[in-house]
Amino acid sequence: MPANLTPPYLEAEKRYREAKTPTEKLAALEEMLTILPKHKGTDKLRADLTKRISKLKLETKKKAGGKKQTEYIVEKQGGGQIVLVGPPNSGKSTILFGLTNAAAEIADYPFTTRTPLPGMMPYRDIYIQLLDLPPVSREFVPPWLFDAIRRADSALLVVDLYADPLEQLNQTLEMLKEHRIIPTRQNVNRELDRKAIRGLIAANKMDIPQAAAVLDILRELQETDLEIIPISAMTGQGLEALKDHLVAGLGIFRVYTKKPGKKPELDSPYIMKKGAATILDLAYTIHRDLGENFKYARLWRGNEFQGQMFQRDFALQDQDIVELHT
Ligand SMILES: Nc1nc2c(ncn2[C@@H]2O[C@H](COP(=O)(O)OP(=O)(O)OP(=O)(O)O)[C@@H](O)[C@H]2O)c(=O)[nH]1
Ligand SMILES: [Mg+2]
Repeated sequence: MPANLTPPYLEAEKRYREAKTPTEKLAALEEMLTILPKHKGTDKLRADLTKRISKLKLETKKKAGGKKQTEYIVEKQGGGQIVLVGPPNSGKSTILFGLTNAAAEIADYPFTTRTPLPGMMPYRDIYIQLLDLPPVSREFVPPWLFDAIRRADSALLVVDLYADPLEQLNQTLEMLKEHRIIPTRQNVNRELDRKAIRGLIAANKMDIPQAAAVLDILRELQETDLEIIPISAMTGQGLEALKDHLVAGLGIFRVYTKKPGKKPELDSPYIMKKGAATILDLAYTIHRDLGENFKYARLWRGNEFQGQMFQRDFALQDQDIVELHT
C-alpha cells in the first residue's frame, strides 16, 4: 500500500468496499481519486482508480435496466451543464422555470425539489442545460447530491435576499468544501484540480423591499472572489445578465461548418471549448473518422479570412465557418 493514505481516503475506501450499487461504488471511487495525495508513491494507485472509474462508468451505461442506479445522474446536453445549488426556498426552481422550458415545482415551503430536474436554456443559437437540485442544508441532503454537483461543468450558487444571504452563502460553501468542492471564479483545469468547479452567485428576490441594502451588505462581507449577480426570478429582473455570465463561465464558443460548394450550416453550430479549440479538435468533435483522415481546412472569419487554407493546429474562434477536407 502506498504511503501516507489519509483517514478520509481510508473512509472513502471503506465506503467503496461496502457499496451495494454501482452508483455508490462510482461515487466512492471518485472521492478516493479526489483526495488521494499527489506524489510519486501514489501514481500507480491513481492510474488504477482512474481505470476502475471508467470501467464502472461504462458498465452502468451499458446496463439497459440500470435506470434505477443512475436515475440521479442526468446526462449532459447542449453547451454544458450548470447546477443550481443553494439552501431551501432560495428560488432555485423558480430560476429554472424562468430560464428554461422545464416545469419545475415551486412552493413556499422548504425541500420542495427532491430529484434532479434538467431544463434547456436557449442562448443565441445554442442551448445550455440547467439542472435544478434539492437544497443544500444541514438538516438533510440526499446521498447523491454532491456527486451531481461535482459532475457539472459549473455551479450557480443561489442565495435569498429575503433570508440571511451571507449566512446562506457561507453554509453552502462550507458544506461544499466538506465534500471537496470549491467553486472558483476563474476557469479551471479540472484534470489538474479535481476540487475546483467554476462558480457564480445569484442573489435572488431583488423585488422585495430592502433587497438592495441587503445585497450591499452581502457584497461587502462575503469572503469569496465569486461574482454576484442580483436577480429576481419572479419578475425576471437581471436574468439576461445572469445568462451572459453563466454562458461566459462555460468557456465555450460556436463554430459553423460547410460542405465544399455549399452554403454554411448556420443554424446548427458545433460547440467548442476554449483550450481545445483547434481545427483538428473540431474534426474529432464531428466524427472520429474526420479527425483521423483530416488533411486541411478552409476557413471564413468576418472580414479577416475568406476561405484560406489552414492546418490542423490553427486555433478557432467564435463564429468561424470551417470547411473540412479529408
Ligand atoms: N419575492 C420573490 N419570491 C421568490 C423569488 N423567487 C422565488 N420566490 C419564492 O420563493 C419560494 C421558494 O421558491 P422555489 O423556487 O421553490 O425555491 P427552491 O430553492 O427551489 O426551494 P427547494 O426546492 O425547497 O430547495 C416560492 O414561494 C417562490 O415563489 C423572487 O425572485 N422573488
Ligand atoms: Mg426547488
